[in-house]
Amino acid sequence: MGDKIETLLKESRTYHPTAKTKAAAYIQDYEAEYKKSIADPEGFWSGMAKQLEWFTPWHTVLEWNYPWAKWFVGATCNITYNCLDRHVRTWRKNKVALIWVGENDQERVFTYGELARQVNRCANALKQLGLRKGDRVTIYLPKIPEQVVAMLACARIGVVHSVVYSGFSAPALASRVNDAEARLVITADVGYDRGKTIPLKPVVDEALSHCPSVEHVVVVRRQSPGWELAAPKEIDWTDWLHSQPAACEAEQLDAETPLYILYTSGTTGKPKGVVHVHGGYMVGTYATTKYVFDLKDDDVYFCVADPGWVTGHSYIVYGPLLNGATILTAEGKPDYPNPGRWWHLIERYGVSIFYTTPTAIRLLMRYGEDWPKKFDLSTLRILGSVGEPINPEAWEWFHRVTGGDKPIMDTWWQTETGAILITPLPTVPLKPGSATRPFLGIEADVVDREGNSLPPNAGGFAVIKKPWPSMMRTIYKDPERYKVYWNTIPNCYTAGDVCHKDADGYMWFMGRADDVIKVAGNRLGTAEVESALVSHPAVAEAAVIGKPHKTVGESIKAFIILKQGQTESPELIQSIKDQVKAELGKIAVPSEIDIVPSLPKTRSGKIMRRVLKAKELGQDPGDISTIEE
Ligand code: 6R9
Repeated sequence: MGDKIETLLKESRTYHPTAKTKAAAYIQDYEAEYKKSIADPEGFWSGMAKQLEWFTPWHTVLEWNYPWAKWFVGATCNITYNCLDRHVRTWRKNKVALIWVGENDQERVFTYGELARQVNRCANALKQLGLRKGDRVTIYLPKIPEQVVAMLACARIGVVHSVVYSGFSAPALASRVNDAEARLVITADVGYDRGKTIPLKPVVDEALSHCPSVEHVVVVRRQSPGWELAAPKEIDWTDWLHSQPAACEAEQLDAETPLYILYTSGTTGKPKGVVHVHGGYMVGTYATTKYVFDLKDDDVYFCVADPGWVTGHSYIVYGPLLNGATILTAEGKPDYPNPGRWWHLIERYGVSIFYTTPTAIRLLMRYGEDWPKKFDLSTLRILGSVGEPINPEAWEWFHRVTGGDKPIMDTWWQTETGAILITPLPTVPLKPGSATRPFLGIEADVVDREGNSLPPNAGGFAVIKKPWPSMMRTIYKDPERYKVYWNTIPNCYTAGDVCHKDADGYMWFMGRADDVIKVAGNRLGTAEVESALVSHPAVAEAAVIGKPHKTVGESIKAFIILKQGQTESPELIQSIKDQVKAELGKIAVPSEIDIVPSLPKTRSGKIMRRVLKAKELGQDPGDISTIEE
């Protein structure tokens, strides 16, 4: 982190919006609009909500019973009504909603009309299996259109979806299915990754031997001949939808009805089931997608995320569909089959908005500028970055290779926040490496542990001062864990990020203040990885840190104490890595494992990861007076 902080602190360039960007933008004067919005946030948000359709209106915009929020109280709505019906009624019925490109270049295109029919068939099929409002369905699919269809179909009838990233292994899947007590799992036979076939159904089989709540498994079969399925519990997706009618009314739901649970990593080993609801989440994702990306009807919007993570939920599925956008989504990696993959897709589909991650940019940087130069990128007009701090070098590179005049929206937010909170709008002057200013209606600050606002350039904790519509409503089955976000620093929501504000009020995010790490933008908890490590029979104790990495932002380094009688060997290290892969998934495997005789601990026995990290980076470990060993 040392280098990164230094380059961030030294960064001082400012990029002003071009006349073209200004001419197109919805929001011309951010400062004025922002002031207005925070003078009356409820007025701002209800104004946004009125751009959408509700079955019955709210009587109260916000009911704030610290730290519990209810937005649009008394209203009924359905997010899918606004994603689909609102468009299908108009000329957008035949507008392209979704273009999907498979790893092998297979293309599937859905108009709003066709997407609505698929969603309705799936919703009817869910009903036929007896699923009702409030039931939970786990979606464990690769990045294919069925993932989007299944999410919307659940939402259509008030069923709560829980999407689990398809890179998670069987035990990780099982714990998420069990926490949600899902009645149904929707999966696929296989996924594809860099030309390799990744079996998914066997992972589900293994997980489900520990999941008593699951009654049925629906399988999207991509391989031919199709894999054998064990009827009646296992059902083929195509057969399941085949005989269903293409019409299904959207259930009229109270605005506070849960829409989904998404599990994310925290500071303990157990993932947290973040709960979002129909009404507020709809308003937050709609407003941010519209203004941050300045989305217009003729845009082609390409977001590289996977719906297994929150960015895919909010900015592939819900936000863009609420805006009636044409969405491009592509299976596979940015450098497969070659590093021109994404640039090629931008040229082929005339992409105008491109939302990606710092890790992907740094990866593409390594292949050089000749790759983007080979393609016509002139359709691009707005760029986006998310998931981790973007270092100014990567920012400048991204800006240069895309023509040097497209604004980059460095969007800061979290699974818990539901929607983007700190971000430029296209007309805001940009400083590479800074997520700039709060979104309209959002009051943010940098404070010390007591909640005192800090002067410019002093590092502290990023906080949000007031509730916002797309905030999580609770942690599933664990309200105490929800309260922690609002009780850590008095009177505000603590994000867990370290940050400073400069003299212009621009926010510079530096990484997490807790034991959460971002590896290639994927969120992991050090405690989760540690518990996977100690599940190996040779490991007595483990400590994990995130270590700055040139490409993926942070890499995982583990320190372990072996059990007595065990000796270090390359085979043992490999088998420990395999164990983490089996417990959690490939993304959680440490890139380095050091065998150590002891670990620094407090007198109460807590491992002091910050001491390990400081030592690893050759920095001052700070106060170590509480250290025991
Ligand atoms: C959307 C998402 C949340 C954590 C967050 C922060 C980091 C996300 C960032 C960023 C700096 C940005 N983060 N965007 N840090 N600049 N533009 O990534 O959600 O997976 O829950 O992670 O990601 O540390 O606290 P999630």
